[in-house]
Amino acid sequence: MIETVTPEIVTITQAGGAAELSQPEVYQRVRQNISLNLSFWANIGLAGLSVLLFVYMGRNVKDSRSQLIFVSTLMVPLVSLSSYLGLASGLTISFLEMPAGHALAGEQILTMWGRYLTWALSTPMILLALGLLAGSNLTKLFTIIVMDIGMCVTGLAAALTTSSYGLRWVWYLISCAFFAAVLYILLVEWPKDAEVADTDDIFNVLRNLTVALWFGYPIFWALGSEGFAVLSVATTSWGYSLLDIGAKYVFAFLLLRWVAAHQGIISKTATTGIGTGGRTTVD
Ligand code: RET
Repeated sequence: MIETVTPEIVTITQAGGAAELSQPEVYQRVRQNISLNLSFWANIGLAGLSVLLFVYMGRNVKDSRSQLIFVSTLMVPLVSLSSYLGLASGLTISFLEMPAGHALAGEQILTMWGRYLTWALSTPMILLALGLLAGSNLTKLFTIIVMDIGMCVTGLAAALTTSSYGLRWVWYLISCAFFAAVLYILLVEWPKDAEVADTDDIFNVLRNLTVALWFGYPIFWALGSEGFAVLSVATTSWGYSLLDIGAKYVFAFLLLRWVAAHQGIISKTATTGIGTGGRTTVD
């Protein structure tokens, strides 16, 4: 009897349909789903290669501001490696019972909540690197990063809410509102700064890549098993994994290649006050 052997599990289940499977059981389920497992390991391999490549590309970077862009960009595949190991090992995956109203109501759905958690670490690094490239001031940099973290944390809340289907979507909409603030700075504020900093050519390429790919994430969330359940778990996971390849490794490669070749321009774009003895500009 579950009640007598593992009373804590009964409590968890009653409290909102949280995972009943142990970590080894989740791990086994992940391994049985070959496509899902591959979507994790493909990214672990690419993230590992990216780390090595980026360290090599940064070997001659001497300017401190360019080095800061390198370090923050290098964090992206490093976080990714950890994130995907967490998923592949079953550590950051749970089976959650979907509430009434959901297409798979009452079923235990595989939820890759570790993705949302680690996005809160990797996406600020992407934005920090982009902001430094654009010559952003500290206020815009801080604003975009906290809005971005807000987006990831409320996205996590949307995925983990099992009490009410409606409230899952309320969290989703709050996350979209944070996303809108991120987009505003990316599309309206930073292009102007990048023009002044003379980094607008590369900034615009990276901005377009970022905006186009980042839109894919809420779309996959909505279509995947956590939202309308139109796509299978493995397809959703591949969707995120492919978006990650573009939004992280391709993005980082293009950025670092440019920065390594244009350190002189980067060293002149010191408008944030970071590493410049607190020097700031008034817009
Ligand atoms: C969620 C669901 C809720 C609504 C919105 C979302 C946006 C997620 C984004 C993620 C970007 C992730 C990246 C990761 C790289 O490591 C949380 C899916 C708006 C934009 C680029």
